[in-house]
Amino acid sequence: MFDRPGGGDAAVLVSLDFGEPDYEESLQELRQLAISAGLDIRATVEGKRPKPDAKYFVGTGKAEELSATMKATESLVAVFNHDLSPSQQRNLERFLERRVADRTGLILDIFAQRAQSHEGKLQVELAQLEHLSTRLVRGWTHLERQKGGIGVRGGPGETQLELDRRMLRVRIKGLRGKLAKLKQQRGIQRRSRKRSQVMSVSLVGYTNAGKSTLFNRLTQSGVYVADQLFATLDTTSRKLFIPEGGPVVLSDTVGFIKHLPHALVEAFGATLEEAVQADLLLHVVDVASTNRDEQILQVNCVLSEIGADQVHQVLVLNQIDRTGMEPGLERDEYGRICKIRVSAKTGDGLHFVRQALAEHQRRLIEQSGIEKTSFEQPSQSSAVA
Ligand SMILES: Nc1nc2c(ncn2[C@@H]2O[C@H](COP(=O)(O)OP(=O)(O)OP(=O)(O)O)[C@@H](O)[C@H]2O)c(=O)[nH]1
Ligand SMILES: [Mg+2]
Repeated sequence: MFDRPGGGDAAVLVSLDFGEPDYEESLQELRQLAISAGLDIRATVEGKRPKPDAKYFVGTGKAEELSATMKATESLVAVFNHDLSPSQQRNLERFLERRVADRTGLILDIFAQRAQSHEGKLQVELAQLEHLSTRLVRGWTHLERQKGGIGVRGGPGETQLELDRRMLRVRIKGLRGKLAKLKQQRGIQRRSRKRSQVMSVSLVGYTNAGKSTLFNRLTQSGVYVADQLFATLDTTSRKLFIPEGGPVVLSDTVGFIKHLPHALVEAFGATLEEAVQADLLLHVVDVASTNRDEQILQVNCVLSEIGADQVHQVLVLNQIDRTGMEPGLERDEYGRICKIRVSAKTGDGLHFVRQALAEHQRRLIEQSGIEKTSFEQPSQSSAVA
């Protein structure tokens, strides 16, 4: 969505306080999202309202202030910390004569930049088209006028719009078909893993919690780690061996965020299914975040949306090095490990994670009556000491 000729587009953030308790954190998160999208934040326009304005989301006065700020800072795009209706977005773009993105658009843009695998790219494209299809209504032609200038009157008419809609539907259908095939292949891989009695564990959690850092520590791999939101998009799986246990397949997955756009949850169904099908979830939390309880709730919310709330979960409180907490573990009333305090960065407390994996594996073996000897022998994959 954004062009980045030699650097990020200049942007103004817009955030309204409707009296929610986590207002400051949500604005901070928008900043991180904008930086992760590669935007150059020039200013932030804030305001307070009891409820959104129907036409511009912000009031007319605030829209004028925004327009002046954008001109003064030579900004090309306004990024709203909210979800705008298609007509609000349109009205704002007309009024400001500049591009307007909402939170969902921003997240979709980050995903589009990060997508690496064939499947990831298809999933992002599907999500973008789904999002677009709700916006493709009569009157969208103002964007044509923006580029066109003199001589362009009204832009494409109804027929063009119908054509676009039909093309969009065909493309969406095609993408869905391709993704369904890939999903089938994943299913086959997963079943063969199940047959070979390999326990599968998925790392899940809020974006930037440290999932990939923990993944790299445990499997001695080099998955991309960065202080940015949605650094990981594609699921990576590696086999690892725990002392006194059999092999485990550990998967690093895409991070979650508050109000994860619905189109993304749907499009990423196959990737997220890794979590649904796992034998165990390691729910990684940035324990130093002031918003950690809210983040845990949000992650559990998405997990239940995709049907992964039945999978046993161990809460991994990560980044204890930033808090002065000691590494350790807690058990639930059934004696199962339910909480671990670690630092994926320093490696403190990692043996507790391995212990949790080994104990869960033992339980699975007891439950299914499978002999441990039926486990495969270590191969070339990363052995964990
Ligand atoms: N101090 C400290 N920093 C950590 C720790 N674990 C991860 N980090 C940092 O937190 C940032 C995010 O880490 P990632 O491993 O990329 O987080 P993630 O959960 O995979 O994030 P996404 O893929 O974006 O969802 C990086 O800058 C890491 O270096 C930790 O235990 N302590
Ligand atoms: Mg990651």
